[in-house]
Amino acid sequence: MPSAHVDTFARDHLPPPEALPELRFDLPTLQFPEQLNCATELLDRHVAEGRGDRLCIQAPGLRWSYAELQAQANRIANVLVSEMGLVPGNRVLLRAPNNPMLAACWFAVVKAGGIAVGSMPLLRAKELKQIIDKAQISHALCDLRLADEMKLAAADCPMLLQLCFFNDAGANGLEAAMARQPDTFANVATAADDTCLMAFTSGTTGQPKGTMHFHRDVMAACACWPPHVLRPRPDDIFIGSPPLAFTFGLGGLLLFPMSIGASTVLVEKVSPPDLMGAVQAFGATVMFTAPTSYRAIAMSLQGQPWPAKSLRKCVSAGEALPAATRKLWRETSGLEIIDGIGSTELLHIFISADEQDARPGATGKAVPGYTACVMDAEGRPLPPGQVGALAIKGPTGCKYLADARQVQYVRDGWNYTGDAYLLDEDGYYHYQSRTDDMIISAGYNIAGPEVEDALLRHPDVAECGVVGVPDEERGQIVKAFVVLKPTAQPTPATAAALQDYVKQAIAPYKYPRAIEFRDKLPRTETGKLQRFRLREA
Ligand code: 3UK
Repeated sequence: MPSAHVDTFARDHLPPPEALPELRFDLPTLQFPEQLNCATELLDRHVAEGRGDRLCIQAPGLRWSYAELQAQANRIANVLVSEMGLVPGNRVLLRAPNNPMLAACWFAVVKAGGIAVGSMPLLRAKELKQIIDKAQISHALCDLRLADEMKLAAADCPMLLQLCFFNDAGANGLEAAMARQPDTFANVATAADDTCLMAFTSGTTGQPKGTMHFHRDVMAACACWPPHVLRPRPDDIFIGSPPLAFTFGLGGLLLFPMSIGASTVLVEKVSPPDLMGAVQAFGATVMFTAPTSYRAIAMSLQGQPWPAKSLRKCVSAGEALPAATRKLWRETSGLEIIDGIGSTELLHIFISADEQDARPGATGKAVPGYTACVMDAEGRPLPPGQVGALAIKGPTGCKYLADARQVQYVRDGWNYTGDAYLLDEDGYYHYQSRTDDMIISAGYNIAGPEVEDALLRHPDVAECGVVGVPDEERGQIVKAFVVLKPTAQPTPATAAALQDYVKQAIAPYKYPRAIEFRDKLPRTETGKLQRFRLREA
């Protein structure tokens, strides 16, 4: 099957064959045809098979059926091709908070054989320019409310020739162009291994890395974790906080519900109270958010009756779920969280456990379709009980866009996620820390997240982050940055009480020798604690 891409940039900038991960398609549902357009599978198929009237997307004041989303996406695809000169393989920047038009634009790009490049709403012109330059982006579809930074970036990016704004009532907006176009569109017959999306990593330092994913990768992600671990139903109503530019959000809030004909609620405001308000307003049943969001919601509901009776499944990813947060959420909601580790490079979740199999402190087992292994420094599998580097193989894998760092993520065909893990005798994988975040103090290896979990159990602690800071005598010492609950005082006595508390909870040598109180902790837009910023402090 030949590529449908006229613009061959993506294929030309794949890693060399020897640097690609080994792929495994070890399930009957992972056998894909050579010609595959994931928009056809996730959207048009439902309409063709008579499910066009099913509810697909909701937002405040809006309900779209599958047929309505298809019509919107088709009109946008026609605008892209007929008025904006898109040819298959072109990269299209997408920019908006999570809303229905953003979803319609994503499908329009993919239908037209283009490559959707998401961007986090908070990015500034400088960061947008990095992405536009790196991915050689020719077209952009942007929410009018994010126009300022978009225009600044565009002025500095000569290759970005076509820019159109949506959620725009003006005569030059995307909606006006859509009204001129038919609501039918013949999807481009892409190859299964044509790239359909590029996701830039929420990396903490340096140049952002672009990951490339094929139409087949999207369908493979839909065939692994959702049916085997999440097990949603077609009548489920999905909701959550991660941006669609983050593959955690793209999968959980768009691809996965649509892969089974379920519906999704896209909300622009996703602070913990806003999210809970939307869960209640829409009767949502499946929620995706980050560990800190679960903790913040639970803390805000202390002593109140549980207000979100519709909710039946809660998914946590993005960073480690502390056992203390799992417990607090169970006590608040009666629900066991489904934890899962995924990555932008592997597209979605590859180790996880459902509600029944959840084990506090463990992420879970390898998701069917994926193989996991804990490796020593030489890339040899370690026996259970020893801490090493997590390596993954499966139907998806890391394909950085023109990036020398490919050889760091992929070695001997394995995807190395950069996480230190331990496998127990029962096949559960226990997260320790990022491999380069392991604290080494007086010869002991100490994982920050374990100390954080101990601190989070103390009734005065709202949030915390634990890192290693340089120390002359011990090499590094454990330092905790603590956000106290409003009822507690940031005094030396409180610090001493927290230190004693940790010494009682875990091996005493792990206790934080330094404690600093903060009003808040530095986090990325995807909810991750920025440890490097704590270390620099
Ligand atoms: C960390 C976790 C412990 C881990 C992501 C689900 O987070 C996602 O992608 P990113 O590329 O970051 C990947 C890294 O984040 N991590 C994520 N989930 C967990 N650590 N427990 C977890 N449950 O260091 C991993 O290597 O931003 C998550 C789905 C899609 C994603 N892109």
